[in-house]
Amino acid sequence: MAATTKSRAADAKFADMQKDTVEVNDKQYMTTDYGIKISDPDHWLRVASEKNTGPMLLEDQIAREKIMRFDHERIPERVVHARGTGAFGTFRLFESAADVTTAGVLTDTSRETPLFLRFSTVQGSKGSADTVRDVRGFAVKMYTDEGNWDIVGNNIPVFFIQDAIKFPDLIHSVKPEPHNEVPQGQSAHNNFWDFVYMHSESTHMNYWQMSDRAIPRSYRMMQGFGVNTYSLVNKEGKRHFVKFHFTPELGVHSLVWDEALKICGQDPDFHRKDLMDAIEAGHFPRWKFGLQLIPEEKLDDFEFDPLDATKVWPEELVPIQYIGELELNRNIDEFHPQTEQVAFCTSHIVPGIDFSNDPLLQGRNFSYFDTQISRLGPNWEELPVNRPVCPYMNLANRDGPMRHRITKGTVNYWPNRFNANPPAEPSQGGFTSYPEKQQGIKARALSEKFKEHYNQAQTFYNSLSEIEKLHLAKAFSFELDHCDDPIVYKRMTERIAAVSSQLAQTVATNVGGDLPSKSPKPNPGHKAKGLSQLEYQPKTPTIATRRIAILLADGFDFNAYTTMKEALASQGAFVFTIGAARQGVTAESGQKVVPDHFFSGMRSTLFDAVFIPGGKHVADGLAKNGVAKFWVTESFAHLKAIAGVNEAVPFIMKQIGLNEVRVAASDSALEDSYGVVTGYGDAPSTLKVGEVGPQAKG
Ligand code: HDD
Repeated sequence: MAATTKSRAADAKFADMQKDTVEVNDKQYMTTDYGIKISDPDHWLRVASEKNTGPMLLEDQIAREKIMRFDHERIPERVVHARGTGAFGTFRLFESAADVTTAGVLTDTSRETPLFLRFSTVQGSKGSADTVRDVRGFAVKMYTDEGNWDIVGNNIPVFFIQDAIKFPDLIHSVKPEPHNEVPQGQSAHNNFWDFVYMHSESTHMNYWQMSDRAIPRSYRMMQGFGVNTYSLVNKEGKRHFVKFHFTPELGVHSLVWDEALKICGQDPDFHRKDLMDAIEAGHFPRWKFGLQLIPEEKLDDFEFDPLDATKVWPEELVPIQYIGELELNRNIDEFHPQTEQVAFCTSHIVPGIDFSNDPLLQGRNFSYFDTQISRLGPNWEELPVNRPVCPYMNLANRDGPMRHRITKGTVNYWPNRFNANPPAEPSQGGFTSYPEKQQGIKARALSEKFKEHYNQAQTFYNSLSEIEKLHLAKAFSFELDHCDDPIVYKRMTERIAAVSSQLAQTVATNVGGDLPSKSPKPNPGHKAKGLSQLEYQPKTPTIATRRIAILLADGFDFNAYTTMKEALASQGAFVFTIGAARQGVTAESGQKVVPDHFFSGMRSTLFDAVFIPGGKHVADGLAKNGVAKFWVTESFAHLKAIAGVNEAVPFIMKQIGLNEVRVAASDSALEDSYGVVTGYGDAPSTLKVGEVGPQAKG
């Protein structure tokens, strides 16, 4: 994949950040924060009695600065989405949306807009594992020429609740339970399933959350959705409602559950490392950016309310129009000032974009700014990662702790006798709200259509492939099995029946619920496009950035090893040699290779595929090593691609319990082969990379 040159605009944010960036080097002496050079950083000043055993002195300002600074170095972690990772990138527009908006970022195709994207999990705390079953956050901050525009979305297009007032209850229910702070990083507990049972509006989201979407293989292989409905307003003042979509170039891929569970322990940073490694290697992840648009006058034309965040806008009714591309192309330099201190607000929009009366969005618009003040203080927008790249100034928004900028002049209010810092007319780019007509009484109410909660959950379930349905049944069963209060798992199995009585039967059998005899709501069998993740395959299949392991022990075929390794690496795969010992393994022909890891150090779960060259190493090494054998068995159980040549073929067959693998040169035959590719002869001419090898025996 070609590394894209950094854009002018992306460089603008980079240059802006450089103002606050320092390099650590061996020329700059160590100083205190107030600038004096330090001569001895290792010993606290003390009364040096004869044996140097005297008391420490509080006078030591250098030691006190160090310890007290350290005592205060954490900021409160995010109340949700605490665990995350981010990167910088660029937004490019291919097609102007000037017919529906005046926003420069969506109309000027010559622009490249710098951005920061933070991915996250929702439930776990900052130190939790990456591969838990959870919704993933997808929060984008675009530093546009007209100010910052934040899209604070998820990898799932719908949400648990319809009204923002319920958010604290939802989050309290899913977070670790209050009496014992258990469990960490999962929704598999009584309180969560108790809460969502009480909210049938959560049903649709629960199905997405129990699908494979909630255990992504990589942040680079997930969709991003704005979820809420916003508005776009064009120069004639006409409004369209809009939903934002990001669709990954690499397709949508997931882990299998057993693998996800194991990776939580084996490499809790799996997703963050995956993102950083890909960017570092120049394989910049990209997402197509699309809009779904509903003209204002058509808002009531649907059987659901388009402003209800528990509903998708079916693509058959409202197609996605792809107009741009988001690319991540620069890793962060330091986690705390960038990924930890980045702060998003759903209320941060630019002229040409506006809100809607989506009751979830309206509440979010209040909450985010408020939480940033609590996390970072009122001057959070001055932090380098948060500040705009366009000129910005507000005479009245100043003071507060940690104010950084110095504003010269004698007035801090508007209007003032100098006409200093005047507002801009709309024609000069000043933001104006869409003049929506409003009339009504005050009431705590939602529109009638918000009361229907099952139709889209049924359509989602019906649209999944058989394997996705099977995974979903297992996920519901796992979660409810972790609930030990019978009222919780029994009631939830009844609720599942509102979507599929067959699924409810399976789950109830597994977890001990009552077997529902009939569904409280018949499922008419509607299916829709865009819901099964199998629909999102990369246009051009690639093994670039896929992690491929080559297993070796003493006596391996050096030629097969090197030719395969080079062939894989030439296509951008990340190839790792896993050997019996990191001391080194020796080939049949005498060459020594120092493996990247040894068998127990790095497990099969952390790779997408495995290759075993032939040679005496199979009988003398691999077949005698329990961990090496399990490597192959476990790879097979996790549906990984497995390849082997010559002596490795019978070894692989034995570990996976098959006598024969049928291999031919077509995709359907590849499926028949269970992803196992074997051959006799010279690798890789026997096993073509990206294709199935020509012939296999045995
Ligand atoms: Fe939220 C963080 C996504 C509903 C209140 N939310 C947060 C983040 C994401 C989302 C991705 C992490 C941002 C980051 O990386 O810093 N939230 C969503 C989506 C929602 C949603 C897609 C439904 C459409 N959120 C929601 C509601 C409320 C909040 C209804 C409150 C009324 N969310 C917050 C918050 C957080 C947050 C408490 C915690 C940290 C932060 O804001 O910056 O204000």
